[in-house]
Amino acid sequence: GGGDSAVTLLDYGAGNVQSIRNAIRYLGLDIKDVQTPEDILNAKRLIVPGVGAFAAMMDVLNQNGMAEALRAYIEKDHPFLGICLGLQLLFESSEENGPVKGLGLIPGVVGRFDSSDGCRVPHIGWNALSVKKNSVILDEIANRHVYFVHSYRAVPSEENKEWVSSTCNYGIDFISSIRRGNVHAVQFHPEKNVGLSILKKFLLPNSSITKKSFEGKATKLAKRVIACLDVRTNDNGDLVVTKGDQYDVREQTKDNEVRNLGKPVELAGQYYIDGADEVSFLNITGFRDFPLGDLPMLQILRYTSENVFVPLTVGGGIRDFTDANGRYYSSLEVASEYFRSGADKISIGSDAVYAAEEYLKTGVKTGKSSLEQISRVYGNQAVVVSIDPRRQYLTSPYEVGFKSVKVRKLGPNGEEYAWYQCTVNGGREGRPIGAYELAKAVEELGAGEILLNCIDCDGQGKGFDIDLIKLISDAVSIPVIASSGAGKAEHFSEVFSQTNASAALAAGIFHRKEVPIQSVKDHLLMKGIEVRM
Ligand code: 1PR
Repeated sequence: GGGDSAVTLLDYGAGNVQSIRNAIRYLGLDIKDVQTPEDILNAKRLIVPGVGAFAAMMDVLNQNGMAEALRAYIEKDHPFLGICLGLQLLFESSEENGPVKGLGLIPGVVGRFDSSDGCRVPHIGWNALSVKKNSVILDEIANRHVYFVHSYRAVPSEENKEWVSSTCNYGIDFISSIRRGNVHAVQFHPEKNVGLSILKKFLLPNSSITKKSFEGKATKLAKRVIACLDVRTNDNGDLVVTKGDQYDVREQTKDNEVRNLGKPVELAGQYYIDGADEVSFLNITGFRDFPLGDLPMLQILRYTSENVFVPLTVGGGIRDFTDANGRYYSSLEVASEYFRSGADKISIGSDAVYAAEEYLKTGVKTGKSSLEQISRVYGNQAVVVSIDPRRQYLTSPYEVGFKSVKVRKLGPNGEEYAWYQCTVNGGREGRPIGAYELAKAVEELGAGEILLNCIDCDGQGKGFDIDLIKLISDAVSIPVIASSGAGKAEHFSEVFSQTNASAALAAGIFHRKEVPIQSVKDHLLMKGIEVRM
C-alpha cells in the first residue's frame, strides 16, 4: 500500500528481505512491492535488496523484464539504493556460478574472495569502511563497523573509480559502496544496527541524525560476541528459553522441570540493546517435532526480527520431513519458512552429520542434502552447521581412525589425547565421525560457517574447549563460532587469542545475568581485540 511516502521495494523472492521490510517500517514508512516493470519506472525511491545467488536474481529480473526497467530507472538518476547483491548486479558480470551478466552499468567483474589472502570466506561480520568521497548517506557511519555477509565482491579500477564511495579491506580492498548522483548501493547490510542511519538518510534526506559519541574507531573485521537462546516447550507447552548443563535441560528438583530462563522475544530484544553482534535461536527439540508445525517458533522469529537489527540465526529440526498426514516437506521449504519469518541464517545440526557421513563414504556430492539444497538457493553464507561433539580421551592418537589432538588437561586416567565424537539429536546419540572430519566435509558441501559446541564444556562456566576450537578453526577456511563453557569475560579474550575463532557464543552467563555483554566487549577492547561498540 502506501501513498507517495511509500518506498518501492523490489523483492525478487529468493533472498531474505524480511529484515529490510522491518527496518523500513521501523523508520515509519510504507512499502510498495514491485509487481511489474512499470512499478520500477514509476517509483519515487527504489530499494533493491539481494541475498543469495547472483544468477538466481538475474534470472528472475531478466525473465520479467525488470532488468531493462532497472537500467532505465538508474540511467534517469532516480533515487536508488542497492543492497548486497543489489550492488553487485550493477556491474558487468559476476563469476558466481558464472560468468553471469549483470546490468552492466558499472565497469568490472564481481569475483570471489580468495581464502589464500589469509581471510575466511564468506566474509561474515562487522568490518570498517574507508570512505572515498562524500556520499551523504555514509556520513553517520564513516568510523563504525557495518555488517557484511558475502563471498563475492567488486574491486576498484581506473574504469569504475568515479562510482566508488567507500572501500573495505578484507585481504584486498573491495568496493563496499558506490554512489553517482541519486544512485547508491552498499555491499553491507544497512538494515543491521548503525546501518539504519543509511536507510534513514536515503529515505528521509532531511531528517536530523543523532550523532552518537562512541569509543573505538572501526579499523578491521571485529570479533563477534553472539547471544544464544536454546528454546523448547516446557511441560505445560510454553516455548521458553532454557539452558542445558552438558545438554541436560532439566532442573535437579523433585519436579525435574525444564529449566526456564525467560521469554525468547524479550531476551533476544534485550541482547540486541546490550550490544550482541548476533542472536541465535536453537529449537532444541526440533529434531522431534516438525518445525513448521511448531508455529510458535516462527512467531518468535517474526516478532524478534521487527526490533532486533543484528543478524538472526535459527536452528533446530531443519531437514526433510513428512508430517502426520504423509505430506512431504523438503528441508528447503522448512528453511524458506524460517527466512521468510526473518532469519538471516539457518543452522543445521543432526542432518549435517548424516550428510557428512554419506559424503565421506561415497565421495560424491549428490546435491540432495539439506546443506547443499539450502546453500545453493540462499548462498552458503546463509547456512551454518552446528556441531555437538563429545570429547573421547585416548592413550594414543592412533587408537581410532579419527583426527585426535594432544589435550592441555589430561583425561580422568591420565590420557594425553582425545578425539571429538559428533552426536545427533541434541547429544543423545554418538555417531562414527569426528568433529574434524565433519567440519571439513560440510565445508566441501557448502556450509558457510561452523557453530562449534562442546558437550563436555556446555554450561560449566569453566571456559571454551580451546583444543577443540583450535583444531577445527585451523582445519577449515570458513568462519568458526566458538561455543560452550563461557563463564567470564576472560574466556572470550582467551579463545580469540589462542584460536582462530571468528566469533564466540554464550548462553548461560547472559541468561543468568552474570556477565553483561557490554562488559565482555569492554574487556576485549582493553585486550586490543577489535570489537563493534
Ligand atoms: O540437530 O538440526 O535439530 O539442531 C539442534 C540444535 O540444537 C543444534 O544446534 C544443537 O547444538 C542444539 N541443541 C540440541 N540439544 C541441545 C541441548 O542443550 N539439549 N543446545 C542443544 C546445544 C549449544 C548452545 C549453547 C552453548 C553455550 N547447546 O545452546 O549456547 O553450548 O552454552 P553456555 O554458554 O551456557 O555454556 P538439529
